[in-house]
Amino acid sequence: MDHAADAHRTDLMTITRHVLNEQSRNPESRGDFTILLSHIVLGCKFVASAVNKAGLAQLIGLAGETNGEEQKKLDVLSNEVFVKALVGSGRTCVLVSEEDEEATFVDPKLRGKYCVCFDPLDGSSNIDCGVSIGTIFGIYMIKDKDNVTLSDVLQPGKDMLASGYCMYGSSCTLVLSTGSGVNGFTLDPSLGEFILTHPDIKIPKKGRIYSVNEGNAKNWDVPVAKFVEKCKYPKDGSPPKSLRYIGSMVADVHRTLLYGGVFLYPADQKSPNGKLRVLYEVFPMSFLMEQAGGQSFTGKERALDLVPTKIHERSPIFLGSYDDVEEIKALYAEQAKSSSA
Ligand code: AFP
Repeated sequence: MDHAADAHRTDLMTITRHVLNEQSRNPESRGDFTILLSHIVLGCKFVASAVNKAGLAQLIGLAGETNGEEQKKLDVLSNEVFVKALVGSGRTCVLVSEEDEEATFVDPKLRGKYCVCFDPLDGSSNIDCGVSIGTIFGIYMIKDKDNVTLSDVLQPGKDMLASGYCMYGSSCTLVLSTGSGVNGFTLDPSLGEFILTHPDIKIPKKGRIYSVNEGNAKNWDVPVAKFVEKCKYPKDGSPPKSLRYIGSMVADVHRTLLYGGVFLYPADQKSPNGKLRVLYEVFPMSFLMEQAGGQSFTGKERALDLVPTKIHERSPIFLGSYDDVEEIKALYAEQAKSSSA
């Protein structure tokens, strides 16, 4: 038996312990956030296990009749898991899910002070080929528990209290920010616990990767086309950037956060607002990027300054290393200047 390794394992920083430590710095904290988060973690563990079993259990797509019961699609199942966990936490008030057309207002008897916007299984079109997929979430505080309206979730991203994602890949990694930096936790299957493995993640100031669906290039606007051209044919003597695009936002953003570079899903002539959703894709990822020292921009403004008017609103997004996003901002500023001249 390896006693040295065993001794090592007696002082693990689990995600709950980490959040408790963070919350204990706030004298007004009553443990509600920690309870909410532990229910999100429970949802992530459930989905991680379902994703792992997906091939075997034929959970991929509508697998038809199994034991007399129709198997649910993995994204529908994940949504049910998260809605139940979040309502069951007794700490939520309004939920917005990518899977549900309308927001869910929690029964007044079970209400707490948090709103959670989430995509239970983002990138689900990748499930069938085993590519990493993930859950994305953003958490807000409601203004008045007795008078909850949709406006409680239609807040600018900068008012978010916390955000994160859980990536179901070769390992299961949960990346979280509660507004004081970004930390990554990896699920230890033998313990069933998320352990702090990536403390205080900082994105490199400049990266060597760009990540975009180039198939949309014919519809791009001038700044995006110029930026991608610069990535391939830099004029300042720097090496060209590599292109990496998975088509699963959690996986693309995770790589961007760790290795640096820029992830873009711009507007184009066909989709003037881009593809990605403000409340449960753009805001949570932008919050993490800023907390890691990067930037996030919509083509017009800082992404977290956006004020959504609809729960499933979309926005163009450019996020990643500070200097790379700065270049994109300069190209948009140049265009705005030339069109006003
Ligand atoms: P799915 O959930 O339909 O797979 O969409 C994934 C996603 O919302 C996001 O995770 C990707 O970054 C983006 O769409 C990829 O979009 P394209 O396929 O248009 O590149």
